[in-house]
Amino acid sequence: MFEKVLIANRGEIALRIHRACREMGIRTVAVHSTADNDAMHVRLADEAVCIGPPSARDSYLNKAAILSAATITGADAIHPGYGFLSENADFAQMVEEHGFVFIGPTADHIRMMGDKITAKQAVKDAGIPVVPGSDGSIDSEEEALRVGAEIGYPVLIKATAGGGGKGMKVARTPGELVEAWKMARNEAKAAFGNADVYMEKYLGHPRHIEMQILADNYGAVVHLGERDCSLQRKHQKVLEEAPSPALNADQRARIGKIACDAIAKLGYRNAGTIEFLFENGEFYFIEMNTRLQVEHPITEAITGIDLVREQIRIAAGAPLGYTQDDVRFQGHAIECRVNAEDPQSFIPCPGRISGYHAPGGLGVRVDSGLYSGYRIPPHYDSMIAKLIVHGNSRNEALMRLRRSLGEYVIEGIKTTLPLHNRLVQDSDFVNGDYDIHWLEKFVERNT
Ligand code: MV4
Repeated sequence: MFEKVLIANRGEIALRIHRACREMGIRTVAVHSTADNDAMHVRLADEAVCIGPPSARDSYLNKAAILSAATITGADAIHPGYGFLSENADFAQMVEEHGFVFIGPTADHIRMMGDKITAKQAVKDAGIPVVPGSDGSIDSEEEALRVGAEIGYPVLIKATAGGGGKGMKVARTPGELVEAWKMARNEAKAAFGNADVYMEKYLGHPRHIEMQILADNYGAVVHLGERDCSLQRKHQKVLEEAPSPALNADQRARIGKIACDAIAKLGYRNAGTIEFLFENGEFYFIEMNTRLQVEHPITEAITGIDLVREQIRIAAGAPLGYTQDDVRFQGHAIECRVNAEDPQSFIPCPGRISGYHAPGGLGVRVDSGLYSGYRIPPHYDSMIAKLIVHGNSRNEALMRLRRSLGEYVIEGIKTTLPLHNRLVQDSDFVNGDYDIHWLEKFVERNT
């Protein structure tokens, strides 16, 4: 097992990784910008190295500075967390070339899944259902019109280098298609330096359902069930739950088996998430995430499996040690993302936390680096805490969520806690009756 792990991230996820390491008897190295001198993960880590000024480009994205910190501290491995360099194939490759272990998949798998056309073709060949659409990129107006006629309108143009919704354009008629194709290419070129786009049938009212998988270096693969992440606004998830209120056990087992077989066939290893759109009882692959995800705790809650510990064990060469039949799903979990933002306008509100009290009690978990007196720096993502509740049933989880939201006190800044308080009273949400567009309409109704 590793003796020392460098945590190439900040905030609650850096703390989360530190905690897994500490339990495993692994020493930790925090790397941080000058804006994070007082961060909780820096205080708790065994060692800390300042790697640059506040700007993420010069610190948390500074590959050379991070590798230097790993060298001078004698770390064995690097955990990238989520965001920042977590899905940067070049970084994963550099980490390995410098003799450290990258706690995640291989650089080749990150690269494969980072290009959405390559990813879609690879998972399709491995047996995963995909959204009907073009084979590969659409390189001319004629090709766009031909494929559009083939798959039927409305269609969606997506950037191969995109993901997370950037560079997507809907065309409802052939008349709109050429313009949408041109705009998508221009946006993709400007945003990613790669103009390649592809086309899919546009699904109007899907849910966003993602399967968590774990794979070791010896071909063993398990799935840890799904997460329903449909409640999002401008491609930012707001609340996630597991299991999905829309799936039954047969559907879960069916898509879980397909996902595991595909992962084994691709030779993928470590943790991964396969994202699907789910509409009218059918799954359609959209993307694969090759990192630990923000919402991983709800999967931990219903399976009792520590995903970060599993990532570290797998990276160290340990076998999974259990099979799909050993994975037991218990109850229901919900995560609320708490952002330092105005709950109506969603404008970020960094600043000093003057008072802080986190909820607790049975079935309640808070992942956060906040403390009273902490100053939230303005340079990074506004997510400051995750409230995760677990119950034996969805209703029990909801009861716990309402109770713990009521206990949560964050003073001195605005947060999205009031949004969550309204959401948990809404009858559509309580009934699990929502799709990927529902939350944006809810926010409009409530402003
Ligand atoms: C789609 C879609 C409808 N049809 N693909 C948005 C982000 C990217 N990961 C994929 N996205 C979508 N792809 C087809 N063929 C609708 C979306 C989409 C979406 C997906 C998941 C969660 C939230 C979303 C919000 C808007 C659009």
